[in-house]
Amino acid sequence: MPYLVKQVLVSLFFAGLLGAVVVLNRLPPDFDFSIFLRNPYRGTIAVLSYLRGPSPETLDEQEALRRYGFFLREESKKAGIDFTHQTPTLDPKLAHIMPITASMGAAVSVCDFNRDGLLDIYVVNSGEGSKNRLYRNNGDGTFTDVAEEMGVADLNRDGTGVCMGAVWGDFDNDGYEDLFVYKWGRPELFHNDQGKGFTRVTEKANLPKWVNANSAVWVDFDNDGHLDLFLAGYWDEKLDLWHLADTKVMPESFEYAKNGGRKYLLRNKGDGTFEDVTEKVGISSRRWTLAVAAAHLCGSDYPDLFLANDYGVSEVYCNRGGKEFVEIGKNGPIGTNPKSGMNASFGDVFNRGRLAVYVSNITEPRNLVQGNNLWVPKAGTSGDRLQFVNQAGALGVERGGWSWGAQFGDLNNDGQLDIYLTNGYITAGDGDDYWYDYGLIAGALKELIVDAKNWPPMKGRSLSGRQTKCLFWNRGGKFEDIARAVGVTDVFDGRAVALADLGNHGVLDVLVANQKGPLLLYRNKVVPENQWAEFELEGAMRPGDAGDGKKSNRSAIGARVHLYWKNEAHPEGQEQVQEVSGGCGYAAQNMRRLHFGLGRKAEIEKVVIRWPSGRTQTIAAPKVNTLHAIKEPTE
Ligand SMILES: [Ca+2]
Ligand SMILES: [Ca+2]
Ligand SMILES: [Ca+2]
Ligand SMILES: [Ca+2]
Repeated sequence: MPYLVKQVLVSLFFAGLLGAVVVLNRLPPDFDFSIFLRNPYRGTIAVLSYLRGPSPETLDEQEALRRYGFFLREESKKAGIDFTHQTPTLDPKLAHIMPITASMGAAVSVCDFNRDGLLDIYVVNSGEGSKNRLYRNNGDGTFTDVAEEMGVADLNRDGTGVCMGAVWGDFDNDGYEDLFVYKWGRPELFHNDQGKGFTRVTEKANLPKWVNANSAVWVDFDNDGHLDLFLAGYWDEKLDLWHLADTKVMPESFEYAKNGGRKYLLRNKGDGTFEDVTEKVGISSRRWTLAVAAAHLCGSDYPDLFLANDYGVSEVYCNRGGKEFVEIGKNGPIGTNPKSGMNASFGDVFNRGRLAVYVSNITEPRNLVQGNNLWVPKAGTSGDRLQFVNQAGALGVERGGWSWGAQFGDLNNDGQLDIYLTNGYITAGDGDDYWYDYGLIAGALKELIVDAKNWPPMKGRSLSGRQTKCLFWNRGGKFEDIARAVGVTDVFDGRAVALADLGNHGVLDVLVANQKGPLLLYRNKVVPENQWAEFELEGAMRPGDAGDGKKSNRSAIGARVHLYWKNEAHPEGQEQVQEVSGGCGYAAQNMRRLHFGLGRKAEIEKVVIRWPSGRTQTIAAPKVNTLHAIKEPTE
């Protein structure tokens, strides 16, 4: 062999080796090379998909199950769900930027309203005169809309505003979850009449007359056993968005706006009425809130509040003994990084028994890269000195397009919480987008931004439309976006995400509400080796009981469940905390029941429940693959 040819062959050999090393470095440690023996073509595709980056190609169900342990299939139509969200048409003075000003309202909340053990779905609409839907779960995989006959459909009537979302909570402790609907308009409260219908109790409850809100949460902030309501304004509550006096209604800044709607902490007096205690507890924010959620963040026995605000910084309100709230976000990076907060949800991502907060923002390469935030509590900090560190970049959950609703949930039951994130703002024409003009107004002076007439007309253009969604798979301290690979292929303008075990078989299905788009139901299939446990809690309060704090609200909202378990991957044992929620994410509510994925060959050592009443209950060795109904003990 001539010397030159030999040289070339040797060089090629080493180049190949080097390439292989690069490729191997980018493959996951558990990559299954036997795939090449079974099907070399598929093996090559699998390797290439990893090299291409975060969102691998679509896989068939078998391959997704093998690789990730689960697969999602969009089956809303098959389930009898045929809902398309309509947007409102606000005052004609806003016509030139209507797609922006009317860009919200798609929302979804889950609740078993008739207590038959099957989870039902409430979805609001936002077009003037349009109808909301209450999908009753028939138990055979199908749903029937019963909103009209139950009296909770017709909530977008002229002069009352339009719906933006809903949260369920049993405010009178009669065992049936009641319905609160927030709007750009008159908020509404419906008493659930034993699952047979709903009675409107808005006036009797003494609710505020008009609030332009995009979020609300049920929370028993004073632990007296009566669920209170926190309602967060977005636009100024003095505005009737259909009848504007002038066009000076927009945020005064893209980063430091404080001219949004006021907040309402409405204390449940236990007699069917609510009193406004917002000022008394020290909350005076007028930021443009898009999401509020409650959880025990600061370490006391009282629930704290997290507000994700648009056009500014997020806020963390530490609850001092159910009497006062102190904003502590401003003491750290949360208060110094103004973004476009659109989501607030909680998850114990490292299985350390502490909750992190996921806040979504805008990431559009070349135009605006804010990045989402994963606020992880700093070890050793609590109370007013609680500090959070943003680990979104390090963990791989920072980039998600124009992000909206997100929820934590163990979608493959491997024992680690994953994140489902939807995104996309305005999908319109195929031509130019609005980004250049958006940049112009965002960079303008305060006096100009606040006046809608200075905003360049949209002229039918898109702004971050047709985006692919994110499903961040938790690989143990690091996440990877595998949305497309596990069946999430839609590109609608997503808003709200809710997770629920709709089939009662121990897996989390995914509901997504889209602006001007369909309500999607992604049914989840999980490999049976991965085990689970679910806990449905009921507080001891009953109608007529004194609100003396000795019993918890019947919905058990605010109860913390610490689960201690071992599995094949972690024989040394792990801990995960979850908290019963009265609404979280963006305009959403997951099922109230808590779902824990456990992994293979799991064994639960114990479950420790800290009830809002202060009582601690320990359950030794509860069974896996079981839904446990647990009542608060009174003895
Ligand atoms: Ca039901
Ligand atoms: Ca009730
Ligand atoms: Ca209360
Ligand atoms: Ca998982």
